[in-house]
Amino acid sequence: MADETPVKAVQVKLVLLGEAAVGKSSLVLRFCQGDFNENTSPTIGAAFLTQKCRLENRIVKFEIWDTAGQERFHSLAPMYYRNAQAAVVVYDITKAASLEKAKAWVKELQRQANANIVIALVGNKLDLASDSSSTSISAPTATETPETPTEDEGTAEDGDSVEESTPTPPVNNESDDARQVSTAEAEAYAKESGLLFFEASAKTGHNVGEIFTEIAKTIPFDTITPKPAANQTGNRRSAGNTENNNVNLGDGQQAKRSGCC
Ligand SMILES: Nc1nc2c(ncn2[C@@H]2O[C@H](COP(=O)(O)OP(=O)(O)O)[C@@H](O)[C@H]2O)c(=O)[nH]1
Ligand SMILES: [Mg+2]
Repeated sequence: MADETPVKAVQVKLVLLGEAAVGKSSLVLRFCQGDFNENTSPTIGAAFLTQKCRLENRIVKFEIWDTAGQERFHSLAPMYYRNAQAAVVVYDITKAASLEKAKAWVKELQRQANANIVIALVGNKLDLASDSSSTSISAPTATETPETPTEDEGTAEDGDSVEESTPTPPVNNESDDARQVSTAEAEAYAKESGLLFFEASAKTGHNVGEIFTEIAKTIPFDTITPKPAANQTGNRRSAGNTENNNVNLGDGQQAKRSGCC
């Protein structure tokens, strides 16, 4: 009977940070709804979504704060990364400056966020690189199926057509390659800074589930006190009463639903 005990969901506060337009909202949309939208509207303030991730021995319920990337919202960021157990810092592999911005976020997190926050550096828009099959994962290797998506929604891997077969040389082919940040450069930085590292594509879904699964596996759960159920009032922000919240400190952001496994 002991092995059959129901697994309790552990809540994990996760924040997405990174320059505007690197694809933070798209990664969340892919992870939570298995969807991609070419024409996203900029996130205003922040959006809140939840998604569960099933590991072997526990269910992790991510409470995801998807922040706006614009500089004018920078001062709000601590509100979102404070007490976060995980952060996904995103850059766009086709925009070198966005890696510099990502590094600045990492620095800020390392100085001001939880001491044991798990940070994943994610190079998004891998589909725009000619060597998109050479995406790499450093730190703990993610090989497992990421999570169980909702029954009626696509998985994060929907449309994942990245071929594994051709080991193309890394980096910077001039031709059709929009890549400006080499895998090696970002991976080396991630390694020396103690970050998980992924290259991913919100568009194809490549590696998106793996980001969250790997984070879930890396979080030191012994340090997290189990929280009461989500709808128990008093312990949550006014915004967070159910699965689906968009916390926009302005307007213009469409409501997004979250999907749960
Ligand atoms: N090609 C490609 N475009 C993407 C990808 N992810 C996001 N985009 C596009 O990049 C733009 C900005 O995305 P968005 O998610 O709003 O970025 P955010 O400001 O960081 O939240 C949108 O036009 C997206 O369609 C991706 O993986 N590949
Ligand atoms: Mg956004």
